[in-house]
Amino acid sequence: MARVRRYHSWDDALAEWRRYGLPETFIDRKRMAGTVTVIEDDISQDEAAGLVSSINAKGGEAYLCRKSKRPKVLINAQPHFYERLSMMGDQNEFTIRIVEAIGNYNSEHTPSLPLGQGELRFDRPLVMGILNVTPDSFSDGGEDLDADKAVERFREMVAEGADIIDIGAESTRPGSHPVTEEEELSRLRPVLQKVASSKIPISIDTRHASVAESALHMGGSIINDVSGLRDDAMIEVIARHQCPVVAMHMKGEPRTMQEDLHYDDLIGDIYSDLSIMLARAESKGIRKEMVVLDPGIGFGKGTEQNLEIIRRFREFRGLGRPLLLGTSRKAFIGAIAGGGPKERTSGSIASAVVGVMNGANIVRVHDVAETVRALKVAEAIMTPNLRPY
Ligand code: HH2
Repeated sequence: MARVRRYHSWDDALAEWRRYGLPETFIDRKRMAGTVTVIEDDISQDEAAGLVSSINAKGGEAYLCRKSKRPKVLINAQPHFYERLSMMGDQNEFTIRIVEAIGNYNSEHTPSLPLGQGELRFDRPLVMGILNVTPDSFSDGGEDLDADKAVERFREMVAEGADIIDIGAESTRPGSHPVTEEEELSRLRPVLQKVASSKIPISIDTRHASVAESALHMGGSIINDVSGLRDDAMIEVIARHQCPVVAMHMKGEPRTMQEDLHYDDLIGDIYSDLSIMLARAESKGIRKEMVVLDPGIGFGKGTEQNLEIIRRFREFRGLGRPLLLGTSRKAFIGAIAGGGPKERTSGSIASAVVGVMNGANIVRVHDVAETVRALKVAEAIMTPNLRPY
């Protein structure tokens, strides 16, 4: 798959190229001015060699990265080279992927998400309010376990301006233990019964196909699967209901995910996993238009890795799907700014605003009112003529 790589600084670029084992001759600052870098990953050694010679023959610059674990080709060229590439007669799957990734990356438009009734449009950032009906969620466990309280919080978040409410009945915080599917459903059922008629789309945060199936019958309209559609039974349920799904990247599983935080190439690995996840879902009957992708902040990632994901969030735009970012009250915010989960609101808002500026379409948050206001101001700054207030 192809990924557009925009470096934040010359040093950032140099460090990566050295890590990839690019030849010294590649590193010429003057020649880099105004160019677009694209990295082709998930490619065989032979395909990589073929791609390098075909790009070089057409007048671009391409190099095989000698030190990366998987074959990788780094292409560097002026934007007009890629424009020409899209018009050449002898396109192959790689040149098509490159041109598509650049188009997606540069596009201001995100395709809307079809819902049973209507659609979710992404002409502004959307806020997904979190409702945890769990005794052990890391920031608000137990608060909304009581169904009446949960319904009250649901309505409060709607009034505060949430666009979607995500209801979860199993904690997936690091180290948490899975609950039985019956337990998960028994927590969800009384809440869903009371909020199902709401106009706002309800997303169900579950990894279990049977829970997804029942919740979709009880008024849920989106499935939020933190395990990234690993289970074929989950894919089957989503494909049959033709409902939207948030497919999140997670390394391992919640109980053990923070034990091994090694990536060969953090963003490259996550991008590749998401792209494979999307292709697998599509091959098993889920329409691509139904999938939202999420790099999974904190799910098998440490503080520095979470920061890099948010800093480089725009790269995921190349996948051509709406993107969700979930940073709310997570531990990395406390690690930087101090404070327990309840004191992480301002840090969470900062990360949501930066995420949106870097291309996130949906932010998943506990503090709906505060985030909605912050995003309104950020949007007004970024979008001329967004008046009256
Ligand atoms: N994070 C959590 C749960 N679900 N879903 C998506 N798509 N993205 C996320 O980042 C994400 C998620 C963890 O947060 P929370 O729901 O507050 O806690 P817990 O898992 O303990 O219930």
